[in-house]
Amino acid sequence: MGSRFSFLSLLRHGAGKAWDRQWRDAQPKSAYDTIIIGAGGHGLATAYYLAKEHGIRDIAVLDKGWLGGGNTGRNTTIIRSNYLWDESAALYEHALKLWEGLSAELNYNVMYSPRGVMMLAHTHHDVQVFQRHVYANRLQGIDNEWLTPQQAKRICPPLDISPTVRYPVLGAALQRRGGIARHDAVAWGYARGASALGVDIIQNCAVTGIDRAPTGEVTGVQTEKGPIAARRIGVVTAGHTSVVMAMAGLRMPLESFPLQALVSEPVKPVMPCVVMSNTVHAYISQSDKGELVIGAGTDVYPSYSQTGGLHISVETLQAICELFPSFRRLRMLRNWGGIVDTTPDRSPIIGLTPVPGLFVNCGWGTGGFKATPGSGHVFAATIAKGEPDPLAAPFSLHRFITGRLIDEAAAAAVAH
Ligand code: FAD
Ligand code: PYC
Repeated sequence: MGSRFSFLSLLRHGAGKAWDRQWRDAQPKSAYDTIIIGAGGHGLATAYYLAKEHGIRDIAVLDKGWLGGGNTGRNTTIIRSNYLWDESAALYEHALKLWEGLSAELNYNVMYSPRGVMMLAHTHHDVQVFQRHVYANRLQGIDNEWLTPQQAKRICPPLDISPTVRYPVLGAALQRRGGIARHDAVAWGYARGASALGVDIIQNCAVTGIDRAPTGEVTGVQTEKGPIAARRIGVVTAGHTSVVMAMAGLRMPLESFPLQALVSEPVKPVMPCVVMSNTVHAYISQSDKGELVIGAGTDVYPSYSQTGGLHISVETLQAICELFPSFRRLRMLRNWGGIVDTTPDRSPIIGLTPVPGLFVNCGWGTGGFKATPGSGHVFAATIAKGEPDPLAAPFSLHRFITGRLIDEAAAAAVAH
């Protein structure tokens, strides 16, 4: 049975109830052309573009929980394209351009707000690294500019730039087109768009096995709701990709870590832009509801815990209070964690696998939210054509054999 969404049902039952019933109770058919495992933003965007741009509509998106309940619904929504290497800059800039038109594309307000992303430098080495990014981005045609501490303070008045603090601000890189969006709106917007094109979205349907023919190619999946046949499978299960790919006999170059975030009580507008500091392990912006949205670095040890170590968020709050002394009296409302999977070079893996019919999109680590529309767009093209989209090609699994890595540890900007 297909899942469908209508505004009428929203009006009748209220958003939560209608949404819940339409997706929670949907039963899969016994066979589809294509199965996408993972109803996060990337999986839903993939299904949307497969249906819209490639005419493949016999698709099921399966999730073990509720749609958007993974990292898509847990992240701090920072969007930017100021990466170092040409391959990454092209991919993230493709995504940024899609963000700029996404609300109109989906007819759903994803609240993309290009309020500027400022990355602080606290050491001589930070200055050199971020200036290198500014120069690289300019050559790539991507906006990024260098600010003195005084210029940074003019743009972000609560920032403390006094030279006597433990990690003084020595300068900052600013991407003005960077910003934030509303995470659940992105998942819902793509889900609604995909569903309207005929895609089935099946929640509470964990994939427990991947079936293969004696000749090697995929033939379908085993799920909590029974077996489902398919000739193509896209795995988009951030944080759990190693587990899912092992079902097809593949070992992935990935490690999974908890990454945490917190929000404060809501206050009137105080933070005009996004500020990130890798050195002190903190990043902060203000949501339209008024809460300060604060994120930490990853835990030090791999784990599947969706909470993460308390000391990590305590250290982040200490850093935030030092950078923004006026926030010291704010209370934190809630904190949570997500599980991210990271590659050795901190760049994603998008493409074909050694198993015919099996495609993978993973390894976005701490930074895949910003890529959501671009990732779905290039992954859909890769699945539809059976060959890597040109923007995805450098991010193949094969790079771990050739050694042609795309090291973005500095641009990832979140402490790993
Ligand atoms: P998800 O949204 O996690 O979707 C994967 C889905 O797969 C999940 O819904 C899960 O339930 C499902 N799944 C897993 N296993 C199975 C199975 N066996 N069967 C069926 N379904 C399965 N990125 C940024 O760009 N900017 C940020 O500011 C940012 N901040 C972050 C802050 C935090 C605290 C966290 C945790 C992450 C942050 N990220 C950020 C990273 C970003 O959230 C992720 O890279 C991105 O959301 C990944 O999207 P996704 O759709 O691939 O994964
Ligand atoms: O990649 O910009 C990012 C990011 C910010 C917070 C977590 N990831």
